[in-house]
Amino acid sequence: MAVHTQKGQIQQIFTSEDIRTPRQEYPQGFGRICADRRGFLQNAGLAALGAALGAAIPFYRHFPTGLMPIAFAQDTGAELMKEKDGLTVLSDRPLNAETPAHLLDDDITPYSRLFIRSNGLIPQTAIDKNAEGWALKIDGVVNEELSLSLHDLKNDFENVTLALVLECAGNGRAFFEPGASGNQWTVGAVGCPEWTGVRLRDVLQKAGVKPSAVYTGHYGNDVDISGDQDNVVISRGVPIEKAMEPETLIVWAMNGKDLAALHGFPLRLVIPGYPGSASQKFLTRIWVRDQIHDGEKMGGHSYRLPAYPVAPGTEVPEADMEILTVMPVKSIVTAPATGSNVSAGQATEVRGHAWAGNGDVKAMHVSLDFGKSWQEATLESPRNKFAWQRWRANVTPPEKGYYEVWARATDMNDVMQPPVTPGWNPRGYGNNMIHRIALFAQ
Ligand SMILES: Nc1nc2c(c(=O)[nH]1)N[C@H]1C(S)=C(S)[C@@H](COP(=O)(O)O)O[C@H]1N2
Ligand SMILES: [Mo]
Repeated sequence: MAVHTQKGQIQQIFTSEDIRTPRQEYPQGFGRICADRRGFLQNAGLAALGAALGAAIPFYRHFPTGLMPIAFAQDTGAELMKEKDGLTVLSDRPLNAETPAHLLDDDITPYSRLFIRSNGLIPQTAIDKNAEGWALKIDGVVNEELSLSLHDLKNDFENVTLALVLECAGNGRAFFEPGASGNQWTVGAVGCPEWTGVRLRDVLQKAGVKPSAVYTGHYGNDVDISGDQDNVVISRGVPIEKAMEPETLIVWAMNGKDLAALHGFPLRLVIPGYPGSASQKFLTRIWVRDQIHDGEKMGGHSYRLPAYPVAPGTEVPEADMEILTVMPVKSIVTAPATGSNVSAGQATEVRGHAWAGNGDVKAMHVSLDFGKSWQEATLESPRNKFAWQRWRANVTPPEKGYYEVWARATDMNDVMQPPVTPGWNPRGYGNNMIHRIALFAQ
């Protein structure tokens, strides 16, 4: 039995002799306290835990049922992060990491460079790659409740592969003033992998959506950071119209491989154009609702914006908050890396990606003179709707010195990225200010 700690992997720490059976000590069952639904604590006790921690637990008799030692609160073992490359870890309990802009240059974001956003613990089923008996339940206002296995999904519906942008609604939070609490994402909580699965629409149509349906509610099997299995980590949803869009998918594969543990093994939603939080990982249930979904993180200040513009720092009553749906137009400079040296008087290619929550980006511009003048960049069409679009431009610094490349996308409704942070909001969502990189001309 392997246990991951922050320090790495500890293996085979449990011997049957030195394990005190937790069920005897804690009749209510220690089994429920672990991230693992089958729980190593069902098999191992506090003595073993002490061994794993590298220290005895003198007060073990007082350790409350329903908790696990915080030292084990996240499986951030080297194991999980092994194939991630160059990500910046923002928090490790739960695990959150973003990608530096220059590592997002690929048209299709590889596994190694996709950001990680976890609200809770990575479920043991994902870590073990154990999809045995996995069932996706479709219920609520439908004609027929469904329980679908992975096999059913793969075989009973048309399989679709699309490149789709996934972006955390809090991407850019770090730039708001005053700051907002939460992960301090800069620009790298976004990526565009290729996903394979089925259309949510096809699955919902098989269940038969009743006319009273207005919203979906999504559930996964991840567990709260406290280890309390009764807490729902996150359960968001989307308007039924969005659920019915042909690019809204239930997927089991990313870039041609089974979903990784960090990205929702064995099944997740990908709902492009909407906050990443709608794209439930470790998906077990879609509840079709006849009202706006009121699951965990649908209310309060979570993923909601003030219904009217507010001065930065304003305390906005919860009643005045509205759900953030369509993500704003945005772009990123992926080459050169910020701070690069380039040649004065010579053309340098700058490039990146642009995307918008309401579909295709219409135009892309860059500035080398702090926004005084703008030059149009070439902009490729997306390989499919909601894939990001490659843009390129040549810029020529006229003489030696310090320059910035400012990149600005314009969406189909002629809405442009702002040069400064847009509408301040209590939790720092939807920051689509233009991305800037520094260049030194030699
Ligand atoms: N079950 C579950 N689904 C989840 C989350 C989560 O914590 N648990 N985080 C959401 C958020 S806020 C985002 S931005 C995306 C991140 O997906 P990724 O970690 O694959 O990049 O997953 C979403 N789906
Ligand atoms: Mo997110």
